[in-house]
Amino acid sequence: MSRGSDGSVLLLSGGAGGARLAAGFADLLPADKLTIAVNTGDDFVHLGLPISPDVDSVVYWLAGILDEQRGWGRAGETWAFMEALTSLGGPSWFRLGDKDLAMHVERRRWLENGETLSEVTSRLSLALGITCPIVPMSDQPVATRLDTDEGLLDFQDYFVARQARPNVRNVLLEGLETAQPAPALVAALQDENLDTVIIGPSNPFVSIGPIRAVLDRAKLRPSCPVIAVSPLFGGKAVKGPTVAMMQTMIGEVSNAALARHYAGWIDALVIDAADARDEPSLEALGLKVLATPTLMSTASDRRRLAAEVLAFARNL
Ligand code: FO1
Repeated sequence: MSRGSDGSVLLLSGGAGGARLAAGFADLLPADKLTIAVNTGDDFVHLGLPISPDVDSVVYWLAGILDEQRGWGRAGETWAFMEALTSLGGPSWFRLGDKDLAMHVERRRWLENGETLSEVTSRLSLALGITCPIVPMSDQPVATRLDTDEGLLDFQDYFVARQARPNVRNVLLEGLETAQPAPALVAALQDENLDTVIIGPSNPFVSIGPIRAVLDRAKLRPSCPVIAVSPLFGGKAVKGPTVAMMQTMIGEVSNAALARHYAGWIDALVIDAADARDEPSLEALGLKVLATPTLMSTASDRRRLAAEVLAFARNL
């Protein structure tokens, strides 16, 4: 049965695939029909600056200034600061471009002024011309730490410094016990016009996992249908540790394993056309399934996938 055509959409996103899809939705929907809730488990303080990598990626994607090749940071970046820092013997493992630096300096200035991360994010988004709400999952810090075969690692130590090489056995979320979902995330979930929650094609453990954990702790569940977009393409992911983590944490790399991981949360799964043969086994798990090309290389790929997911959602 159709659910109408003008309800709102809440997208849960990390910084890679989810952020690309966020850009597609932002092209398609009016700003008052879309909320993007973003993982902040990757956030950390570096050189005294508060870095919110996934929020930065979503903001840069929606502002049209993300470096698409690199997948993080700003396009047309220069690195004079990093060169000067390195020449002084400073840390070079985590790179802050000259333009990107301004984002973190401004974030720190406004946080020190007493604003919440939500307020600072909407202030900086607006300054970059973004009108759709980008909402950090929580205004309190929740730090993702990984129990690996090289010991307990902070997220960026695992992801950037060690290039996601260690095997991850478990994901810990420090600060979860005292974190509340951000007010705009709660409002979006409780909005009676909310039609669909979409889980972006982001890492289910370290990108979507922290958002789910914050909502679960607050006993907040969407009352509308939830659709996940699989990050797998023919059993692989574009990049990042999704495949390795699925293997070590749930013992299987497949859409069926993803569906079981999201069991109780999702009503439908969007899978890549290359995985269309998975459809019957997913339907047997009680899910509605859409198989369509999910790789998003260009702006038109992102818009097309967003439009297809939306049409699918509205006919659930
Ligand atoms: N990722 C890297 O692989 N190397 C970096 O030096 C790096 C710097 C960086 C600076 C600001 C920012 O917002 C993100 C940055 N990222 C970098 C990306 C980021 O840390 C990861 O992609 C995410 O945490 C994973 O979603």
